[in-house]
Order: sequence, then structure tokens, then C-alpha cells
Amino acid sequence: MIKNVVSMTTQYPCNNSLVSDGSALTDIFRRLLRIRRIEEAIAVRYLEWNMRCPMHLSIGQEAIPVGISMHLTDKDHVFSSHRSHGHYLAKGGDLKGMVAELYGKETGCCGGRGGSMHLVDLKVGFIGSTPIVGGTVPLAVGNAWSASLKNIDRVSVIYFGDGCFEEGVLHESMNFASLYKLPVIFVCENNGYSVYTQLKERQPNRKISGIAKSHGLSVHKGDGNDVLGIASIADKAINSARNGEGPQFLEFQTYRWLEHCGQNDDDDLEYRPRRELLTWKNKCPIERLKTHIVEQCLVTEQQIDLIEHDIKTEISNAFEFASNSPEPSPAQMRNHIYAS
Ligand SMILES: Cc1ncc(C[n+]2csc(CCOP(=O)(O)OP(=O)(O)O)c2C)c(N)n1
Ligand SMILES: [Mg+2]
Repeated sequence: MIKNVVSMTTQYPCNNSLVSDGSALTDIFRRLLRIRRIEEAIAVRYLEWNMRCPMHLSIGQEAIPVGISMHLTDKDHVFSSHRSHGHYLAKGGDLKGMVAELYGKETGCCGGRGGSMHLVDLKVGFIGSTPIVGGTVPLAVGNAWSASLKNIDRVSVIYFGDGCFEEGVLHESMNFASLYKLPVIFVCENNGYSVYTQLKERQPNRKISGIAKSHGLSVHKGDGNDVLGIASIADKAINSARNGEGPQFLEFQTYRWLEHCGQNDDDDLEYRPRRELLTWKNKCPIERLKTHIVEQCLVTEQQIDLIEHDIKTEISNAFEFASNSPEPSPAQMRNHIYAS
């Protein structure tokens, strides 16, 4: 039986049984599809000009946060970047709260003050995202240091891109986390680009994961479009960090389908080699899982239609909620300001 409500609290053991567990795989499929469909809806509605914050969509990269969050508890903390929607929703973030935030409304998860690149939701352990590349990395490390000093059973996950690997603060943070054996999971979503520039034009020919290893981190690499492979790596790494074995570095190869910032397909700009996008679209993480569960008869097409329908309803309710929500009151403008 397929649940109608998305449950983000279910944690999955990681063993081979997951590959044939129909209800678990269906739930994972639903989580992936939910992120894809909301971002597609944002892309369409962005043109209405009611959402005014810059938007970095993660279409094509959904499997990484879904595979990782499957093994996080409500007490674990997540830190994110400018491309934050998938990280937030996979951690159990509230869809209505996110859409209202994109609309700048009072009911948004940050009261309408943050927008897409400043999602925060302490209720679900989503401590924050910022547009400053690398800005949240030392925060995640500090958060893990605090857990370590206070003996709290908690891991901190920090998501960042291959471009962030060029920021000095990431290396300082890895060094510190390694020295103090902190329970941090560094997750590099390597989509091969920083805005319009390919990795090989920005970094010498050496492995990102090799540098992380030389900082003393345990390194794991995987296919960022294979949600079950990611889940398997995440399970091991998160357990190791939880058991005091120190920081873990996960590097996943993936690909962003749309432009760096905005709702358009920008393949016509030709900063990416011809057919590269198509090659990656053929490795769509959602289609891959769908093919597996349909071919193994773990789910029927009818059940998939039902999931699509549930998600569509949830998304349309979220947009209605956001557009009907009030604007933040000017009287509260000075709240939450620490300096002026
Ligand atoms: C410190 C800093 N430098 C530069 C920028 C401009 N900038 C915003 S996103 C981005 C690309 C980051 O690439 P990556 O980390 O690979 O993430 P992706 O966009 O590929 O997900 C850059 C250079 C910034 N926001 N902050
Ligand atoms: Mg990148």
C-alpha cells in the first residue's frame, strides 16, 4: 500500500534488501519526484514575477540529498548552499513553508526574510543556507564541534559544489574537522561547473577526493544519479562519523540540467560540450529508479500515477497557501536583526 503523505522520518537500513523492498523504494521514488516536480513548478511560476528572489534549481541532482537524508535522524543537522531546495525538502522541510518563503511571505520558513538562498528551519534540523560560496562550511564544522564537546549524538552534514572546493575556508574547515575528529559529513555535489566554467579550466588535473584525503578525511566516491548507491555510501559514512571515526568526505558526480541561476535551459550558450546535457538527461536519477521498480514489478504504473497525483495536489496547495499568505508586517521589520 502506498502512503498518501510523504514521510521524511523513516530511516532505512542499508543492505541489499533495500534493492527489492517495494515499499521503501516507492517511498524513495516519491521523495525524488516531489523535489523534481516542485522545482519544475517553480520554473514555470517564476515567470509570473511574484517570486522575486534569485533561484538556483537542482533539477537533475535530486538523488544526492534524498540518498543522504534517508540515514539522518531528526536530531542531525544539515547546512546548505545557494542550491538549497532539494537539501531542505529531503531533510523533511515543509513544502508550504518553502514556497511561501520564495514568495517573501510571512508564513515562509524564514518569515519571508530569506528567500531561496537563505532557507532555515530549525524544527527539522535545517540550520541554514547562504549564497556566499563556502559560507556555511565553517558553521557546519562549528556545529559538529559543539556536538562533540557536549557529547551530543548528532552529525552535521554540509552540502557544497565543486566550485566551493576552490574556497580556502573549505580547506581550513576540513583541516580543523580532521584534527578534532568531528562528526561532519562533507558532501561535494560535483556537477562539473562553477556557473559557466568547467572544472578542468579552474583546477589542476588532480582528484578533489585526493585533496580531501590528504586533509585526513575518510573519502567515499559515487555516482550522484544513483540514489541507492548514494544511500549505501551515506549509510556507512554517517555511521562512521556517529561512531567517532571523524569527518567523512563524500564526492558525487552529477549534473545540473538548467542554467546556473534561473528557470531557463541555457544549453544554447555553448559553454558545455554538445550533447553533454543529453547524455546526463539519459542518466536521470528518477527515471533510473522508476525503471528499476517497474521492471522488478515492485510498483505498478497505476501506483506511479497516484504518486504523481498526490504530489501535484500538494504542490498546488502550497502555491495557493503562499499566494494567500500575508506579506510580512512592516512593524516587525527590525525583529531578528543583530546589528544595524
Ligand atoms: C565567495 C563567493 N564567490 C563567488 C560567488 C558567486 N557564485 C555564486 S554560485 C557560484 C558557483 C558555485 O559553483 P559550485 O560550488 O560548483 O556550485 P553549483 O552552482 O555548481 O551547484 C559562484 C562562483 C559567491 N556567491 N560567493
Ligand atoms: Mg558545481
